[in-house]
Amino acid sequence: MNEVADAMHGFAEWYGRRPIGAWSAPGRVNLIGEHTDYNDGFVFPFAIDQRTAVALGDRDDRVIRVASSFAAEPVQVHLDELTPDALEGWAAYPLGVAWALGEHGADLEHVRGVDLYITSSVPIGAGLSSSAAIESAVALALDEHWGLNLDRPTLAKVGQLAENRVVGAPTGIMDQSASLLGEADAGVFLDCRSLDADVIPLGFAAHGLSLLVVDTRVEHAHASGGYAARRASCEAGARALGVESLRDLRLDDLPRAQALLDDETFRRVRHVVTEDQRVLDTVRTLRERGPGAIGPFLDASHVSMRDDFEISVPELDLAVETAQANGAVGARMTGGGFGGSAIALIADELVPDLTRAIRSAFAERGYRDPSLFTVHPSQGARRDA
Ligand code: GAF
Repeated sequence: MNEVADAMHGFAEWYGRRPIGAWSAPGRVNLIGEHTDYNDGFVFPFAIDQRTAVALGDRDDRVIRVASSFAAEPVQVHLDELTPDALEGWAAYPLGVAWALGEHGADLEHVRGVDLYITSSVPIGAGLSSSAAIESAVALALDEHWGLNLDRPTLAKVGQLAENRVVGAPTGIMDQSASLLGEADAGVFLDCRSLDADVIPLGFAAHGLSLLVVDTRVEHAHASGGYAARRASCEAGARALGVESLRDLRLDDLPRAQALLDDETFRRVRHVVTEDQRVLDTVRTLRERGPGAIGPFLDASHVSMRDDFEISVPELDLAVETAQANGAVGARMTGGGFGGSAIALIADELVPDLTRAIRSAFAERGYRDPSLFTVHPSQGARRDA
């Protein structure tokens, strides 16, 4: 799918004139580092080749209109009425970004409105950050159109603020950072405390490896339930242990944590502390020995999410186990959990057999037929036209 051509075409059809530009931003796969971002820890995601594109046209008044290929109803709002509470539904993502730019220094009282048209090839609800892709594409487009010159880490914070305050999901900074900072064939090693980012070559293709995504089609939502509960447990654990965030704990603090905390909170803490270490180990191993050697960390990450953080579901476990039994270098669920996708790093030539094995394992258990596809580490947000 050519998201950019589709966005420009959709804009012209919808608004009856040509857009003045088009921008796009990718979804992401998190290679490792789950639920560590809001604990000030480490993450290592990469941008994927599924993208969201936004075509933009200028206006003489102060109205923002937004239409898309995936939502029936277009939405419009006057810039004077742009508040978090005024926004709902899918338009909370793009319009929330416009509001959040104002919170990061944009003088929204003196900008003109715009027309936007959005298309996307990032599957929705698959745990591949379709929402961060919208936020990042719109943030980059409005930043440039309104002449704000905010840097990319700030645009990531803009997207996160829209997600937290407007959409109402208490998520961290990882997804927007991956979407804005990603580069072809590379991962984004991000310290979520300092926001220092290192773009590190992954070398999957050069080593004959593919990254297979298994979208279980079990729907998840971060605005409700488990995600917020996990975040609250982590914050309670940090408070009880007298640290600012779980980032401040090391592996040898775990015995003290176990003595002080109830069993459930301790296991939440242990996941985060060990996961931070696995991110560091993965990055070091990748640099020293290449992607074929990182599998044990991916596998251990999944076990930790399944048993300690308890965010996996039977479909994700089955995808991971089947991948491991069919020659994967490593496999784990990716993203916030409670559904969404698993990933398997596997030799190119084994992909067809693994795909068949996962489909038949799902059919045997009576699970919904999953969607399977390979993704390629790709360039982050950019202006396309
Ligand atoms: C979701 C959130 F949006 C991220 O910030 C991150 O916490 C992730 O879940 C879990 O690692 O994608």
